[in-house]
Amino acid sequence: VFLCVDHVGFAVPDMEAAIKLHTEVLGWHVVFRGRNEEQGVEEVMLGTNGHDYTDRDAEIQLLAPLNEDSTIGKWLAKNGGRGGIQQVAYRVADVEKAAEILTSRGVTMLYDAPKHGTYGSRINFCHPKSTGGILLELVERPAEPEGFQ
Ligand code: V0V
Repeated sequence: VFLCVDHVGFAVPDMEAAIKLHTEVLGWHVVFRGRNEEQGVEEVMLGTNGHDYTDRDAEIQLLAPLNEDSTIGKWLAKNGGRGGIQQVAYRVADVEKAAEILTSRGVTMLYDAPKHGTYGSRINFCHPKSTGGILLELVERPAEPEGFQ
């Protein structure tokens, strides 16, 4: 069902501080920055030096809430305002097919149909209650990415 790890998502209370940490201290490079109003997030994708969209490397995703009622806003509040790992995303070739297979195996998908994700990807999520307490995202990347830097 899965091709590889697409990204690991960190919830962050302060996006500028998180970018500074991950670039200046840890050495990642910003490869995407945008807002997803539907998901209530400001997001940044991080890659290694020389990382390009077509390679097979996983990325790190920084997620800051657009408001307190958003998914990330609620997650941070529950975590005492501290950041942490909020999700792991698996890359798939066909998100609908992957969701269908997982559903047939007893996994609960959050959405009936895929939603819009980073780079114009098509995404869905497995409810953490059906995947051992881990929020798993499924990502079908587009051939032509929107916003890759
Ligand atoms: C909540 N729970 C989690 C969790 N969030 N468990 C593991 N990982 C997480 N991130 C647990 C929580 O501890 C509770 O367990 C239970 O789920 C219900 O928690 P809640 O606070 O009432 O939360 P809900 O039900 O309001 O929301 C939980 C779900 C929500 C999973 C439904 O986080 C969601 O819709 N996530 C998918 C969308 C998303 O994460 N968007 C932001 C990233 P107990 O206490 O009942 O045992 S956007 C993105 O990734 C993009 C754009 C992209 O990659 O392209």
